[in-house]
Amino acid sequence: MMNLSPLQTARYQYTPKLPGMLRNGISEICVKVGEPTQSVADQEKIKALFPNTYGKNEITFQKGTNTSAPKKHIVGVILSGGQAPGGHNVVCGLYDALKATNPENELYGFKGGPSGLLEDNYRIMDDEYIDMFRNTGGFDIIGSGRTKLETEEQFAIAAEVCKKHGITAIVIIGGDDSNTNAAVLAEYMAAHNTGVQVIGCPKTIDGDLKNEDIECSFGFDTATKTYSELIGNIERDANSAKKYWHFIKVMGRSASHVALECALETQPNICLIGEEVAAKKMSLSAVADVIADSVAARAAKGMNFGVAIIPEGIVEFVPEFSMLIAEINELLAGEKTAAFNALPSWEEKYAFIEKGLSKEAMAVFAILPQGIQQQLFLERDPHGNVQVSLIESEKLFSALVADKMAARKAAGTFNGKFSAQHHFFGYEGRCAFPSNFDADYCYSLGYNAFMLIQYGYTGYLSKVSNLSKPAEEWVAGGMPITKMMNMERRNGQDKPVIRKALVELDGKPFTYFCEHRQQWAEETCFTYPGAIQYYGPAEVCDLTTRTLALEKA
Ligand code: FBP
Repeated sequence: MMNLSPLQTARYQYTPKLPGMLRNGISEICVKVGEPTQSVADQEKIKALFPNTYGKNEITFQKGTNTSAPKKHIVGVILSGGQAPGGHNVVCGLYDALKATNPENELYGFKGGPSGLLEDNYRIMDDEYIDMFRNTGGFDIIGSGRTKLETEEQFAIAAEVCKKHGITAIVIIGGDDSNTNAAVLAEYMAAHNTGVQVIGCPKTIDGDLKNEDIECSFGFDTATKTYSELIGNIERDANSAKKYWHFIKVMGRSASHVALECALETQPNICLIGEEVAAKKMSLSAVADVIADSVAARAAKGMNFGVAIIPEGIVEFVPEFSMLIAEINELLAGEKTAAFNALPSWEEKYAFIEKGLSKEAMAVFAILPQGIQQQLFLERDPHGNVQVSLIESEKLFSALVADKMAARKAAGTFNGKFSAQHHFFGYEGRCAFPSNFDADYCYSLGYNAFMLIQYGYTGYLSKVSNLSKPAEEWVAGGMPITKMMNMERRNGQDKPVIRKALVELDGKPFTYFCEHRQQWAEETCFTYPGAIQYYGPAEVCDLTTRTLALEKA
């Protein structure tokens, strides 16, 4: 028996809102076939790789008589990659549509991510089990995992498992990589006449799975609202105590969408944007100067406090830092790691590093705080590479700024105080109760995924758009995943992939930020978004992100 909080009990009663066109009951949903599609780039190559699934038509659903062929559907569902709020509702929406169509239909939930399909490890969903997860955060309904479904051998096993259970459709809920693999799996299933359809759903808190068809991935709304609540609380603490600069790293992998959205919500003094750092080819020192200038300007007005948001992937975007990482990877390649690890003291290791790095790389290495220097040699992935995402960049930048302030003090240009606190917000937001937006969006994605299955589509992404409007006006349909693909170099090979969306420097969210950041840097313009509201007026509870609102304005 689960222990329930009052909110969890209340959320069970919440009825997610579907797009108007899906509200009439399954028998009243028909397909409007749109234009044939082409991939966003490299059309000939993508077409050759996806002969069975390329070029299909965009579709939308509308009110009308359901013309799909009646048959029993046995569907499998997989959660792939990092947790994102709303995943449970995708499964619930899928389940509800499937059961509303025919109570004999079945839903298999493959456990622990894509490996569950390969290992034939599943749970068959029923009302009692599904009801325990409605409108709740997390992926614990079946668990998730990061195994990639990408090889012919894996596809053959997947086809066997489907055949064994009579499964005729698989829904993959994942990010850009997982949906790329969904398209490849769909092509395999079609080419081998397995009769298995594959449908994808766009998930990730990072917000980097979006394009002209996908307005946002689910989870981004709730995760950024959760971080923004915490950042707002810290801002208020900073403004009360007036003695600390808070350096807050937020998740989001390479892209800075999460950091930017949190900045739009909370108006901190500083928010670094990795994509801008790369475009301007900024050095570590130049980035630290941006923060130091704000510290100095505020100190001159008697404000020795502030808040700086640092995106998780920032250091990858600093060209000189990438060069340093590449040299370190080379320095410790293969056997050399053991020799390095055998050196007994940090002094000896430092001498080894100094000897092995180029002068330019050493100049960058030398300005890093010792803790970060050591981290670069300790935290390595199974291939021996530095794990950039584990670098505590919030501490790195606060240390660099501390050095800058000390230098400015010595030069007589800074007369204030600088004292730092550090935070990292990531896991705190990935399993929050989904906001009403994510609860509605995810349920709709799942429900809609079943409609695509019922009408026989494969290699499609469940698409719900017009998301900045009330749910009633959302548009449900499907888009061939191949439309979103281009060829990219991955691990030394040209691969068809869905393009990862980074922050666009000419986009409206970044432009808005640029127009205001100077004022935010020098004054105290903090805004306090508070906790996500689940009950109350729609203008408080159903609000989507500032990013989406600006993009669609
Ligand atoms: P996905 O791309 O799988 O959605 O993951 C999002 C994310 O939360 C990133 O923001 C973060 O860098 C990563 O997952 C952390 O991964 P893990 O859960 O394996 O620690």
